[in-house]
Amino acid sequence: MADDIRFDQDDSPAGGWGSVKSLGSILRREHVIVEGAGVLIHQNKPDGFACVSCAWGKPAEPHPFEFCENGAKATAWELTARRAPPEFFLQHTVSELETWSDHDLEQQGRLTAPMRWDSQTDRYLECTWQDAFTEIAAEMRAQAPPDVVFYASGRASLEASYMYQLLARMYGCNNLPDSSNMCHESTSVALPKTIGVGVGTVTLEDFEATDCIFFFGQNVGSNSPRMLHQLQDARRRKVPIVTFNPLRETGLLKFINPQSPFEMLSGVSTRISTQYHQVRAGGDLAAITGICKALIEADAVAIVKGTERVLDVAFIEEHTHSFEEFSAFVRNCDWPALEKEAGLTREEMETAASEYARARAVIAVYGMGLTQHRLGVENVQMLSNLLLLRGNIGRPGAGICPVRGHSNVQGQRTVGITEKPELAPLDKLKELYGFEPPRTPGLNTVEACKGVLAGRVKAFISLGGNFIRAVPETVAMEAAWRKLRLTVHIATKPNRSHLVHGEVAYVLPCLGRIEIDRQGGVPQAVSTEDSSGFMHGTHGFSEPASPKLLSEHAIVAGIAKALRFDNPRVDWDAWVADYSRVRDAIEKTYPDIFADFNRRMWTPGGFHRPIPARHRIWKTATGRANFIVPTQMDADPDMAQPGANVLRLLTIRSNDQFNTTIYGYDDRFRGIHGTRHVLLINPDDLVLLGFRDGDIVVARTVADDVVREVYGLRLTSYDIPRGCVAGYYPECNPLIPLWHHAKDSQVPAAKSIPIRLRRVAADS
Ligand SMILES: Nc1nc2c(c(=O)[nH]1)N[C@H]1C(S)=C(S)[C@@H](COP(=O)(O)OP(=O)(O)OC[C@H]3O[C@@H](n4cnc5c(=O)[nH]c(N)nc54)[C@H](O)[C@@H]3O)O[C@H]1N2
Ligand SMILES: Nc1nc2c(c(=O)[nH]1)N[C@H]1C(S)=C(S)[C@@H](COP(=O)(O)OP(=O)(O)OC[C@H]3O[C@@H](n4cnc5c(=O)[nH]c(N)nc54)[C@H](O)[C@@H]3O)O[C@H]1N2
Ligand SMILES: [Mo]
Repeated sequence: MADDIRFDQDDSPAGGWGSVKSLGSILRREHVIVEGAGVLIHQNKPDGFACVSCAWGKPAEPHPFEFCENGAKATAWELTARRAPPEFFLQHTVSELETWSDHDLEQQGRLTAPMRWDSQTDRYLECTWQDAFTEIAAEMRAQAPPDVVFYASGRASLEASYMYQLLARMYGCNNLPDSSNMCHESTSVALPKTIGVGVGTVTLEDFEATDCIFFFGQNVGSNSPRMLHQLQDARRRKVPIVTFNPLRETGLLKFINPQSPFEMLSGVSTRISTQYHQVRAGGDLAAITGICKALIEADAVAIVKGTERVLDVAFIEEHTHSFEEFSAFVRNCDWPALEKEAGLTREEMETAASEYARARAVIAVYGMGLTQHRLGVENVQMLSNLLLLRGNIGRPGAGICPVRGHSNVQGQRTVGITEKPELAPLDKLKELYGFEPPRTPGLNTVEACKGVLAGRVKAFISLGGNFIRAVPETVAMEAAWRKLRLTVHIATKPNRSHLVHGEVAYVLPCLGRIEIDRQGGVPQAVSTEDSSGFMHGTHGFSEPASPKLLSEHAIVAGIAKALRFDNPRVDWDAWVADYSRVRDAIEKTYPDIFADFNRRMWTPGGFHRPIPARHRIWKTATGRANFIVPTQMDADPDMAQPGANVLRLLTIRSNDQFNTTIYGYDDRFRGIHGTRHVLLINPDDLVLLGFRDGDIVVARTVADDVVREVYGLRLTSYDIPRGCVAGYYPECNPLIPLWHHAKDSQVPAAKSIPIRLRRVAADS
């Protein structure tokens, strides 16, 4: 950890010179100045490569530099000149590496050769690819298929993901959890019931046509900065932006476009949010209900006065179901209760409602602030209810916009990475490949963790990601993980999940998306889906980090072939030799989405998948868009703990990390430098609890009898609602009980963890 700890909550805008400086320093640190700068020109271009950072849409007519500070950082991180070769692993035992920080581990650079853990020396030693495939397959054959888990983080291409799900299903299970189980699964569960699709309905063009944007729990400045272009353009058209977030996030306050010489020279920034409501963590359900209540009450007044209706009555009549029930529920909610839960006044909710009612077309954007709660599914459904009240779905400039995380997380779901058999094209797979796909539901992330804890799961294969760091309940999970028989990690950089390993353990290094992937000497292209449902072709520009790397496709095929499925209809070699044949297979499996895939993947701006709700076709059980009444309103049932002084912890990302990849210890936007071991706390709570700014505390979860603690957190006064504290992910993950997750989607409730604080005793 850096020792120069500093806090300077200034008010400089997102983007601007701070962003250029930060980018310069990371390119220098990774020694990629020359190459990195050249490669960046191709980022998110129609004939270029899709950024490996976030999933935000890529326009058909891109800016000259269609990348942001954090996208460029992610590029530099992948193209780094640093290497973690087998010699590095010879120098350090795995037990020693376990004491290293996430930052220091990944900072070693790119993995260069396949490695197997050696129990004699406690080291990862280089092995051959063939030996790795042979032993992994033998170990898998020794297990029952339901006991093996195939995890996917959201970065692998559509082609690699399709091959991976087929591997799992031919092997015999649907155990395909992915990172979206910790992320937007609340969206995938909520929206099919309300509007009949599991993805958002908004495209980049809608941002050009909208006249109001509502923003819930998404930190655009750090996590999807390219979206700031759309927001800035909207602000130039005087489109109001109404934000709900417990923290006043810089990117939602103001922005200087680093690609505009005028703005850079003059320091003229664009104000982003026109209203900013510092909702309590978990208070959105009440806040959105309050807005709905204000609209329904205003509509009742309009009926009496004979003025223009506030609700879109024609839309509700023709297109929706259960409006009466919903409206009765909302009318019955009383204002004081809503105010208490939301941590906002009635007036604030009414002010937001009146902005909403003035707009002809509204987009509702949201992120982890809605999905990672016990009521994460209800949160998303309530937002959909709000949009339906004025027909804001299925018309230009309007719609619901979940901002996805990993750059191809949405796409992986589209091509069959799912533990839910009903969402996978099992009949089609049977027809195409002539095997009987398993029909039993597989394990999602939380269930996979439970399976490992209970000793039922025996083997864990991971296509990217850093599972053990990303999941809740770190301490118990790590202990259980060591009892696994087999762990296999297909990865680009070393991370903690490689160290907390099974009896037989492999780390298999793969090419990243920015690298040239040659098969039989011919460079291959792959494809990804962005947050708005557009599919894009992408190909590498940089020489591979090591000659021993294989593509993810080749690794998946290598394991599959070693398993000897004896199925002549799946020609793994042919697929690896030419990825366009995998695309043909995807097209045959999903003809409605991927017609003419190989040609259309190079369409500037991508080609769009059908999203029926965009055309007001509702693929729901009722054939209509459904209003859904939440089962309860108190944001977090687990917070109803006896005793005082329980705080609600929300875990956040800094501007200097990508999930568990920690680029550095600065969070420039929040003015935190040199440390991630902080808890942001309201100054009044600080006094009330008898602490002082800078005190070092222990946080302990208040939930059940299990002791879950994180030591050494520095209290920092911050502009955050009373009763809420914020700390960084993944450092705070040991505090999240595994069972503390969204009710229906099982997304860990990482934005509302009940904790108490105590001072570190002088001798501890
Ligand atoms: N640079 C960078 N880009 C990334 C990532 C990264 O780590 N770094 N991660 C990627 C991934 S996988 C994902 S899922 C996305 C995540 O992107 P986001 O969806 O932005 O997720 P978080 O960073 O967790 O931040 C959530 C925001 O919600 C606010 N919040 C917390 N609790 C509540 C609440 O109860 N209500 C409301 N209204 N707001 C709340 C927080 O203050 C924060 O501003 O970003 C992706 N892009
Ligand atoms: N407390 C708390 N916990 C959270 C969250 C939170 O907000 N709060 N957010 C959750 C969310 S939204 C998510 S998505 C998960 C993230 O969980 P994961 O997706 O599992 O984690 P990442 O940190 O994105 O994974 C990073 C690793 O991926 C590997 N990698 C990078 N690029 C590639 C590639 O091209 N191919 C392969 N094979 N490997 C690659 C590298 O080895 C790197 O170390 O965490 C979740 N956990
Ligand atoms: Mo995510």
